[in-house]
Amino acid sequence: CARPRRMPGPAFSVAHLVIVQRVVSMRIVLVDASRVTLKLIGRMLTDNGHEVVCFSDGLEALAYLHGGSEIDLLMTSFETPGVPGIQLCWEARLIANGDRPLYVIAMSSSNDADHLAEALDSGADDFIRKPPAPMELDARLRAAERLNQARRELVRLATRDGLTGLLNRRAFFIQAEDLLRHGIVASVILLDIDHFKQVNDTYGHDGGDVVLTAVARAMSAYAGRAARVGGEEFAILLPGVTESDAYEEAERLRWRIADTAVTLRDGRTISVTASLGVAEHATDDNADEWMKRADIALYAAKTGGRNRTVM
Ligand code: GH3
Ligand code: MG
Ligand code: MG
Ligand code: MG
Repeated sequence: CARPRRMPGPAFSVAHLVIVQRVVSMRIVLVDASRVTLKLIGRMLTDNGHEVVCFSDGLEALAYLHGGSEIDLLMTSFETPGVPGIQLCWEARLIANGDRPLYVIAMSSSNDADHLAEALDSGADDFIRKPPAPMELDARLRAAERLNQARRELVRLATRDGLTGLLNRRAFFIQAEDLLRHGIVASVILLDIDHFKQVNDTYGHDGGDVVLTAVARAMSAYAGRAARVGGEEFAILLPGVTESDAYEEAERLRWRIADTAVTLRDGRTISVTASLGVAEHATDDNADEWMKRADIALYAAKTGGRNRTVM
């Protein structure tokens, strides 16, 4: 068979790679039955600027993970009292379903293939033989950080709107469903820019994009709950807010948008208005039904003359 051709590319050495990767401080949970081992590995980690929480009991570690503590890395030995390390690997995988990626390293003093395969099959990302050499541990943590970084980037790409940085439609509906599951009072504001087609026609698509970005910025107080759900349509989730209070918030937002003028590079300024619909969810609503209520109110705001809020 043909020999692969060497790809011409930037020449860099491994040492160079190590230098360019920023050492990022990670929050690490370290689990091992032996306090001596905890101290030894814990010291290596803290010396490198990481934050470490140690457990000699698997059950306590599991409770800590379930407690919602935000961690970046779980390092667990196989042989732990309470909950075995293998199970911890699994549980960590199940818990870490949010926006914050969790890297899992299994550790064992044995190096046999069975152990290694079992660890990786149980959800571990990597395997370390104890005690690790400091250099090896450092390198494996850099690999962990690279993967966590890539996972964070994937989450961002999957949940954020590229133009405005707000949540995208998909992430918004997931949050709305989540909120409904909790059964608390909540309202939604649906916002649609008025005569936006005219903005594009007059100032070009780029001018339109500048306006979309400015409208998104006017919602910065709602970071993490504001979304771009359509081309020039936005939505905001308001947990714990009744419909009439949401109406007041929507009105303030409407004024803020009407007061915002964006200046293009050529010096021309654009200002827009928006129409808003507000709705509290009903007891048995799913997210679609809830948004439908807000959409009906928004439609009433449009037909009522635009630049207004209807609940
Ligand atoms: P109305 O007051 O009834 O909402 O009128 P409108 O012109 O805002 O509504 P319409 O739905 O007819 O037009 C929306 C326009 O938004 C059409 C589309 O070209 C534009 N649009 C959608 N996505 C984008 C985008 O990403 N950038 C820009 N610049 N325009 C977009
Ligand atoms: Mg629209
Ligand atoms: Mg519109
Ligand atoms: Mg209503």
